Amino acid sequence: MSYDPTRTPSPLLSDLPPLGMKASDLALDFRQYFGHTLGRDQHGTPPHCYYTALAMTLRDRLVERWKRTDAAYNASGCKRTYYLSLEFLMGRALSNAMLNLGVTDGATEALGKLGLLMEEVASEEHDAGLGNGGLGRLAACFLDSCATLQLPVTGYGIRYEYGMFRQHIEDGHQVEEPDHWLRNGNPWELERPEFTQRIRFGGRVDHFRDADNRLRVRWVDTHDVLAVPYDIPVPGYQNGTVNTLRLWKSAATDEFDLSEFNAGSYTEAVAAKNKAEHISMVLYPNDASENGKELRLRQQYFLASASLQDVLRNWTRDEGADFSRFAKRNCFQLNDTHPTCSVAEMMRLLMDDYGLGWSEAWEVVSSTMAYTNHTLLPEALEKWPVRMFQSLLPRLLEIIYEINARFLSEVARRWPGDAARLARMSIIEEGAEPQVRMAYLAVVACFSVNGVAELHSLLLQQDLLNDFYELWPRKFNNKTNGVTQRRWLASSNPGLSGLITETIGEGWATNLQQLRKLIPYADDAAFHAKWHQAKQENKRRLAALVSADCGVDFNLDAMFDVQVKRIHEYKRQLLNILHVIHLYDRIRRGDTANWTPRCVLIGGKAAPGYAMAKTIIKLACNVAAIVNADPACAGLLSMAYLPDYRVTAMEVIAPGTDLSEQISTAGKEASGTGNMKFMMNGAVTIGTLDGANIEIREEAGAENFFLFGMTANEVEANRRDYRPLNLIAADPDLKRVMSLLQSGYFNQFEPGAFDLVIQSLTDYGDYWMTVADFRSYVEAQCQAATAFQNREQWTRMSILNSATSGKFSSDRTIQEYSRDIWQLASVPAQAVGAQPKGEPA
Ligand code: 26Q
Repeated sequence: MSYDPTRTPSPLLSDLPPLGMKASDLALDFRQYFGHTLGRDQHGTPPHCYYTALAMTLRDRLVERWKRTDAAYNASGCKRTYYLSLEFLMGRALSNAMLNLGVTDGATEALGKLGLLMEEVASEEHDAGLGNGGLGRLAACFLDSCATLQLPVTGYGIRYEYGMFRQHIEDGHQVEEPDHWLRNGNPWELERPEFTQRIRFGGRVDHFRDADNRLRVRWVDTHDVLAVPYDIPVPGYQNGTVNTLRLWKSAATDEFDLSEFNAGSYTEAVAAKNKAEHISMVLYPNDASENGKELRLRQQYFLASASLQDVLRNWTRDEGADFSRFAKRNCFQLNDTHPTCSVAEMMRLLMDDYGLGWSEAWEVVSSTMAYTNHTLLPEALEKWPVRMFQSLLPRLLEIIYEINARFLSEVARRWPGDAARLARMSIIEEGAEPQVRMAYLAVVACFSVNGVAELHSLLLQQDLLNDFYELWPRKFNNKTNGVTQRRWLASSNPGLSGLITETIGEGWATNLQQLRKLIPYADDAAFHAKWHQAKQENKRRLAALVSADCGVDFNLDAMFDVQVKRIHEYKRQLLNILHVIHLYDRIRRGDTANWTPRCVLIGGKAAPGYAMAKTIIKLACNVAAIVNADPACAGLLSMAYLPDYRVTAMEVIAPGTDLSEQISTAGKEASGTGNMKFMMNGAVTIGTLDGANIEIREEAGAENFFLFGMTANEVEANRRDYRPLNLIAADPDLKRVMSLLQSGYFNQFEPGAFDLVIQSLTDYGDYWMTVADFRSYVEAQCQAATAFQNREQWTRMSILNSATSGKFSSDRTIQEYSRDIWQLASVPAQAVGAQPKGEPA
């Protein structure tokens, strides 16, 4: 059949009757997908087929709303924002889709009538684990809030074939296993090959004069790769809006194969194809920068280039090469420095492909790009060897040099003769192996630079980026992180959210400050009883998870003391473990008067190459084994290490937690977001004055927070003459803890297993000041234990924490981004079933 481009398909193709939302409508579609599309019956069907049929049923309803949202955005000519991120840690989509479509009960009923259990069907879904931790999950919460606020925001990311590795614990050691999350297909994604982009690598730069004798540049002899988009629907909460997360998959170009074939080299052609497809193969599992890995830089440029070309193609289709109004209509938010190649890539596209001059192009770039920083650790700032940039992205390096030259002359004008400052601020770090400093490139090019909690933003201005703050104070701002209450309370904690809704109504789902209406109930005995009951049911669910995955029994009347997050020295899981050893030592010495039974849960993944983090996991596992096996601890203390901590596990963990451990060295955790999920679910925090903990304590009130430890200022002031050995010697409790560790009590048949950890505290000066905060941590833990014994007092604290967590909704965060940085207006979509304007019924 030959293709006739003049033939227009009938409009009937996009004029479908609305899909029914009742249980019976859902059941019928489910049966059709199950029986026809998937071709199954009730015999011997793999369980994931039930999940897929339900997902397809829901997806159709999402697609209806997706098209209308797209149409509304296009018709309004609104400004749009693109959230560029190497990570989107979405977790499962099914419950979220049901909640946001308002069909949770209907779908559950439909399955029930077919003899299926929603919980079982939903458990078939693999987490979309396309992120490491906080930064990736933040991107996912932000997308949820943007859709709920009906803001025209598109997420751009990479469709990794393998997400965050699955973690097994064998003999106390972390073992990584690949996460082949797409094995059973992904019903939520829509492949859009028609929007494929071509991405260039390598080659060389050719400067030439065009027909008008203008100096032009072209990037030639490149090795190209295709970027194929896969779109994921992002539904808003019961509002008819469905936004887009567009993920790029890498693929080989056709002619690349051909040219190699023509050269007669079949195997080289296959190897080249392989290399192209490698780009989107795997997520880097390191949540601090993995320095100097070429494939990682390829990923970053791949995302930047594909996404920008996509946006520019849409722009030029409507506006041609006129970019004068581009900044009025478009904004890019860079999720950390990972997509910062965008700065240079946008310059390249505007100048080399669309013919803009430098100043014109710079005006566009520097008025559309905004940067969010997520770390205060100088060693985690991204740097790339100039040599690698030169060979992989030669044209971008040229542009970066030019940006730097112009920037440094501005610095020199402002601070004449200050050579030290020029070297400090240069985007290029000189040395044996010169490096591109990505954070500096981002700060120079972006009109907004924000931190993710008050303290973090302050420290960025005062320390890490102080030189830049002096130059451009107005670029700097704070956007305290938040999390979506739809996933982290409404969907994951039906017991508590049912109670909340029956008490104050359902408005909190889109306006979390309404939780304050619970404050008067903090002293209501009948409400206390229901709150406690909901918490106990959640603890039962958490205990079942711990029992199934760790083989440890948690006593529901004990305090559930939980720390789940990536394993890092600065997060100080070690401090938590030292405290458990201290409690164990007290039990052994019979010091158990007025004891509060406690179940300690630790979970999280270590970067595969991070030896210290892996040793900390091993230590937690060995201490847990000794504690749990000792009859003296029975009923007083248990401990478990939860393997494979991920989004779906947190949905069970946060609701069942009494005490939330947020114990990082002050000044090191940019914000934290797990702390917010726990608070919302009525856990009380034990924490340092770090990241968003400070704001959590402000909201909850000091009396509803267990504070300990040095402040960020004290940490830096005390560093100079810090002597951990003296502190250990002066503290009998800590001395006994260290003796137990050093005696090999926890590693009887594994000599030396914990030397790394022990030495870090003693011989290597305890950089994270674990020893310095030990005493005040133990005291705060004692206060928490005492408070827990008074059920009324504890329940009151629990209610007040949840009631004052309103600030930590990502809806609030996104409203601030939208107001201060993006300047977006919300654009509602036409309701499904409503008649389009101007057409008769
Ligand atoms: C960079 C280069 C090469 C390879 C990997 C990376 C990389 C990947 C992930 C570097 C950092 C990350 C993730 C960082 C992260 O999750 N930071 C956390 O962000 C949260 C959201 O703002 C904060 O709440 C946490 O405090 C912060 O640690």
